[in-house]
Amino acid sequence: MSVARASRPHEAAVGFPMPQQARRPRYGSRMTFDVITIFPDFFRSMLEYGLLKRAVACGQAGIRFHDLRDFTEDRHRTVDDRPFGGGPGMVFKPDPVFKAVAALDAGMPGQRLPVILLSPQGRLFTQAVAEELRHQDRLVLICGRYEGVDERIAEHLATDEISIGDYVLSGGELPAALIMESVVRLLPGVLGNEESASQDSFTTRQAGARESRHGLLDCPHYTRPAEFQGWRVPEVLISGNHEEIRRWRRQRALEKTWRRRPDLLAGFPLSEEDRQWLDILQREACEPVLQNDE
Ligand code: 9D3
Repeated sequence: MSVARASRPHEAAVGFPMPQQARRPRYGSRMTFDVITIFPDFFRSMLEYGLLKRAVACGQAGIRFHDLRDFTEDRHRTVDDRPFGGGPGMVFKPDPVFKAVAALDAGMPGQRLPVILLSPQGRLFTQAVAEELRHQDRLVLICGRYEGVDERIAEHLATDEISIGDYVLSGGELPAALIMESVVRLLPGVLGNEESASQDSFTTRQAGARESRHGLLDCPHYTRPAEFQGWRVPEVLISGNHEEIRRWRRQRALEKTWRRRPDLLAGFPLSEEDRQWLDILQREACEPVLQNDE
């Protein structure tokens, strides 16, 4: 299945059921993403399934892809070149990227278009950044490749630079997809349930979003059967005692967070009851078990 074609051939667009809306800044959707990439086809499958498909279908998100090579002017559609000063690999040339953004900017007189460069040098993407980005009605995402992009793109074109974590990928496509997924699910109406604005503000309050914390790790979940290969579901969950269940879940969440991600507890608002439980854990001299070398 292919995505719908926009009037301009370099744009593979989805989410714009009414072509006459194509020149309005918001395109009839709450948030529009413009992704600049040399691999527009990379994104195809993720728009055919699940959350992003639903967000586009219900008009909460519009996602357009722009092939960087369409903004080159040479016969070979060259997007990269060798680095000044020597060294391995290739670097994205500035000109096609500036031209691609200029083509998008043309439709937005007066306003500064938010332009995010995905790069390993960017600020770390967290739930707090997702919460920040959801308030934009338009985002341009530039996917780098090769060894990097000409620094003038970061310095004079991008308004923001984001990394998704400290591991090496071969380009910004996966990070762009990840960012769209996490931002779109925060848009009201996308999750289907009434889990929208109110649930989000709960999450924000609970998580202290300003500190880039996203809350506690989740407690364990179980479903039927009550016994599977000899392993029984914790009795308390079958007891029907809702106050006991609530306390058990809170304690398991605190315990798992304390053992695996103690860094999350630092920015988290703890109740008196929480503190008492953490004190007990500490007194039992359970050493935190770190997953990484923190
Ligand atoms: C010469 C050193 N380079 C390779 C080890 C640096 C480098 C350049 C470009 C490493 C990766 C990339 C391509 N990655 C991205 O464009 C990227 C990325 C990532 O690799 N990790 C986490 N987040 C991101 S956002 C974009």
